[in-house]
Amino acid sequence: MKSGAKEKTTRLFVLFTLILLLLVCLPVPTRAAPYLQGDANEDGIVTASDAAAILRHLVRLTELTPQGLANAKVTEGPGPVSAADAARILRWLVRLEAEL
Ligand SMILES: [Ca+2]
Repeated sequence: MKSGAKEKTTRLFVLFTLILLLLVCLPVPTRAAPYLQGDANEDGIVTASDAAAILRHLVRLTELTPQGLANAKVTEGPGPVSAADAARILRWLVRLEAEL
């Protein structure tokens, strides 16, 4: 009887050890940057820096990430990100646009 209890304890210990190893060894998925309309530079807020990031991207001074590009597209229509998106962000920041 004692041997059975000891064996059960050993199995539980091995099981918990394996689970712990799995938790330690498995890669933890990083959180993807959430979609925030207008947040071209992906810093979590929409500011004039996002408009600047779009413009810098357009003249190839920097490159927006795919998520940044998705965030940057604030105008309607099928075209790529353009200066109109930067302008719309700036207009929204000064309350000339009700929403992005
Ligand atoms: Ca931003």
